[in-house]
Amino acid sequence: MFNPAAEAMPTPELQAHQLAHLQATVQRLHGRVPAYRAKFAGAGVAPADLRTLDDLGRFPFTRKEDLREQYPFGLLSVPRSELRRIHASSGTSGKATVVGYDAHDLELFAEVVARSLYAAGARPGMLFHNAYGYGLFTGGLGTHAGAERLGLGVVPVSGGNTAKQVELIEDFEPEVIACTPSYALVLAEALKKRGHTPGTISLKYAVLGAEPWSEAMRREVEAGLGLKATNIYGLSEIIGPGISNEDVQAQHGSHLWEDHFYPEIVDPQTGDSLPEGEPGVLVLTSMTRTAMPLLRYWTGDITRLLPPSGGRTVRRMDMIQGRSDDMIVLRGVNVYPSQIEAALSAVEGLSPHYLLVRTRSGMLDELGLRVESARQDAALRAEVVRVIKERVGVTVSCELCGLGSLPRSEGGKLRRVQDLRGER
Ligand code: DLL
Repeated sequence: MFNPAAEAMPTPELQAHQLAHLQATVQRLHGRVPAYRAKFAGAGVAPADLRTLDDLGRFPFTRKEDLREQYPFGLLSVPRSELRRIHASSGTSGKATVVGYDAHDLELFAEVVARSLYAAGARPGMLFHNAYGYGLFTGGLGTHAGAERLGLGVVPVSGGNTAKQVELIEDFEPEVIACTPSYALVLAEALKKRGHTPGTISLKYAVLGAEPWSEAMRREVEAGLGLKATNIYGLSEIIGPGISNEDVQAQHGSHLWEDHFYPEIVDPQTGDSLPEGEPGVLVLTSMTRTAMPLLRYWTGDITRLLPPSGGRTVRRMDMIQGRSDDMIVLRGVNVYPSQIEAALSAVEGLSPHYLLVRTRSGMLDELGLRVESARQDAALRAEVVRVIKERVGVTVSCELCGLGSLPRSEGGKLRRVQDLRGER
């Protein structure tokens, strides 16, 4: 562990710490952020109502729209002059979501990323090939500072320019790589084309996140690059990457740094709290931030909480099944792209590259699947349709296309779903 005192804090102590920091955060927001004061008044709650951890459920959620309405600095709880960095996520509609960090927040960001990279297998003295995008996106700069904190040598390549990335991996021989899972596949393909086998690639550990992925993808990446891959989760509104990370030994469930980020799982429709183990929307409170703490932030990500394991006392979260807004409803059946991806891994002869296309015929939504394969015969197509029907319960139309024909990640987040329902 990078920080055993925090990662393995005895549970009663952790809970007391959480309650004290949640209370301080609610006080801070009430005292310093007019938009929160108004929200609390609207919900009929006051800081004094937070007496136990369970009382948190009485407080209102914060949603992406709240950040948009307060664009750019309305949710800051420090003067703008205290800011030391700004990140933003572009989103698909409307204004960007802006997040401010002061000096204390940047320290905290580096600490939780250092814990995450350590859990992923990185150790001081290793070289870190950082292919997350640098800029307003939190991926590049966020992992950069945490890697330095841990004592890694950072190669700040950022995303894109695959030929250059391959050259740097060959020449510098880094042990650790950080990028999106879809970009790890692109690098694996490119290294293979250069004549590499997994045994000739220096990389030992990959820290993959920023988009949903599956166990099948993990196997592809690990076999292609000859390394161990773990899942890193995070979002800019709460801090960026490093809210949780899997342990490289167990590779199951990401240890959530809950001395800083308080997790809840709630029903996507009602917002009611759900018990440990049940899937629902992840709601997070950043309870130790100073520039822009958020209370009960509705991430929209669907996952479940798992009990602590392997010596750490913090709870874990499962892989993200999807975003509540990525859910596709087909003839009454709810489907997440990750379920289709998992089903595809059960069919021999397919590449891991696929695209889902949503269309509408009359009143009904339909789902098309395009997947790459070296074979494009009717038998394989029928097998894909059958396996998806059997495992996911929906009928898709399937098109097999040639290897290399679907769009590849260029380092940023890859969109697996194309929505053509508005088109004729
Ligand atoms: O993607 C932060 C990040 C950077 C995480 C690098 C991990 C690695 P945003 O751009 O604000 O921040 O996007 C956050 O990305 O709500 C999820 O929907 C998705 N996401 C992030 N990590 C994972 C993951 C960064 N491991 C949004 N699995 C989140 C699935 C993920 N989805």
